[in-house]
Amino acid sequence: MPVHNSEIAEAFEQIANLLEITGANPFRVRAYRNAARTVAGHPTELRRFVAGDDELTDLPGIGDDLSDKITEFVKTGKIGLLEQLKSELPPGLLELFKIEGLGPKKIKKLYDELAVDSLETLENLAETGEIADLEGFGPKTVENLQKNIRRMKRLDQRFLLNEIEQYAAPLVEQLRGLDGVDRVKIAGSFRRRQQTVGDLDILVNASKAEPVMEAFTGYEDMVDLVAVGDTKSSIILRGGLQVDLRVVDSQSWGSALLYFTGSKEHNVALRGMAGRQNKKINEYGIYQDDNRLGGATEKEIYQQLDLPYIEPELRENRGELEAARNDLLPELVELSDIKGDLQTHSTGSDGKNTLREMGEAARELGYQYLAVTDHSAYLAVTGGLDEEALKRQGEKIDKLNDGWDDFRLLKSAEVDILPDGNLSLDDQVLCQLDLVSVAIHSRFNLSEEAQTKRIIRALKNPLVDILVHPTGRLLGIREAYPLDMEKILQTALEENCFLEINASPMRLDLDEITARRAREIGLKLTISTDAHSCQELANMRYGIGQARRGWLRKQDVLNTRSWSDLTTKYLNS
Ligand code: DGT
Ligand code: CA
Ligand code: CA
Ligand code: ZN
Repeated sequence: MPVHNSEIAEAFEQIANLLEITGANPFRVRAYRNAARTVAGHPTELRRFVAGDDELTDLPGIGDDLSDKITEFVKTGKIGLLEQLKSELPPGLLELFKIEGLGPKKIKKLYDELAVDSLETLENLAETGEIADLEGFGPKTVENLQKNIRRMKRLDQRFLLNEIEQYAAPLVEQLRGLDGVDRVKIAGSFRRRQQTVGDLDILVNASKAEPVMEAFTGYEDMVDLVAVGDTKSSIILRGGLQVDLRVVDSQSWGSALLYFTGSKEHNVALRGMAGRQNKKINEYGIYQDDNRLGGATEKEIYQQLDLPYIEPELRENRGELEAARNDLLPELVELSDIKGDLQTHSTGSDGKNTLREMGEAARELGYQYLAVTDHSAYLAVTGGLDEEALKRQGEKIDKLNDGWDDFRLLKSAEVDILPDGNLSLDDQVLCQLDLVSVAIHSRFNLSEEAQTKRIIRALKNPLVDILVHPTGRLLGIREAYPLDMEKILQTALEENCFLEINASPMRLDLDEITARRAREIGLKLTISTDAHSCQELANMRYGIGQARRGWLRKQDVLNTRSWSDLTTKYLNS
């Protein structure tokens, strides 16, 4: 199996944790933690370094030793040191590191003194009161610990962006309607448009906190009250979603928004930068010596640090601060840049609306074109189109297009890539279409090599334009199938093909790291909804969020172009 950066980062984090338990040299521990961060945020899969000419040691914080560990992991799927640490220590220990408020030092103490070596032991000893007797713990700490354990168990569950919106919209609306409330804003991972969200962080700007707290903790959909305070409270909604709410005054609005938008990694890096300028930032403002420099808006804070405003989607400490400092931040693509949707379904296959309805809905969104990419017949389950049906659909599209002068439906199809890389429709059929999308819907379990070969063979068909939902992942349900993505990106570039960011909140496929890599090599992407109804055309916004997280600009996205531009400059004939 190919090793992903996230796995390397996770392994390094585990090594750091376990080393700390064994009482290793703190510098050594820190080196692994820093390396984990570097690896996690790197846009290129590091296994390419191992295979190619680039040196791992050129990466910040990666010396010979860590470079060897990465190579070892890539080549063998294991790191000897980690295996050794795991064999020497109880397996349940690693679980403890996932509990909020329980760092390595406390875990070491629990382990050394009370032989706490698993979540279960920890829960039991918290119950018996033994932990509260331990120096540095106490009843209050234990109570928090128990709360955080419950939270962690619940947090295994993360929410899709569309689910979150369903919960958030009525709550936010109710808060906005309260007397004395000026602004309500959702911060956290939701504002950064992360693909899934753990909990919701809401900021309210109000003259008085009390009525807001009262309304919030009495919210009709609440099932559990986690914490109540004067200006901040947390509740659990039906469905298990936690919502943290804070009331802040106008003066601190920007600094609170910045703080609670995160990411934590961005905030830490930003604070470091402030420190080097002898300034201090916290959730209340930005300060120098005893002077308050600002805090009413986020822009003000960035400005005080000589930085331009950084969009929330970029705040992951993946090079955005450096780019900001050098005035190299990308001007990110926006929803209003989109001129059409290149992957949708109609009643021709498994969609709910007719061609005409889909077309009208797209026109109303201001689009110039819409590709209806009904499935080809190979996918028996979705009642796809065969050659004849596709032809009849084409005739219908011609008629509909005669009735519009500012808009056109494109003749298209979502064609299956068969296990051997051949397509489920013949070239004579495909060449009648305006646009050919291809996808994998079967045999997800091929080896990386075979799956990659399968896709590359399809991309080499000169009639193919777009590879849609390229990795097949379904968030929280199905992992991406293993692929040599670098090879696929390069092939797409050579073959004049494009890859999709599928905007369905269940997919968001490509992920942001791959999207960013595509931009880096100059490969344009499409952002399409895969809508199966008129309403789902509005899912475009999720794809835009993902594209922005991948640093994409307008010019990096194919469907920001007019149809005539597309046909004359970009698409295979
Ligand atoms: P999530 O909820 O897991 O999807 O991710 P976030 O990013 O929403 O994280 P959350 O809800 O724990 O915290 C919201 C923001 O608050 C986070 O993005 C940054 C800020 N924050 C939370 N804890 C810390 C911390 O310990 N240090 C710093 N600097 N910021 C923090
Ligand atoms: Ca959150
Ligand atoms: Ca939170
Ligand atoms: Zn599909």
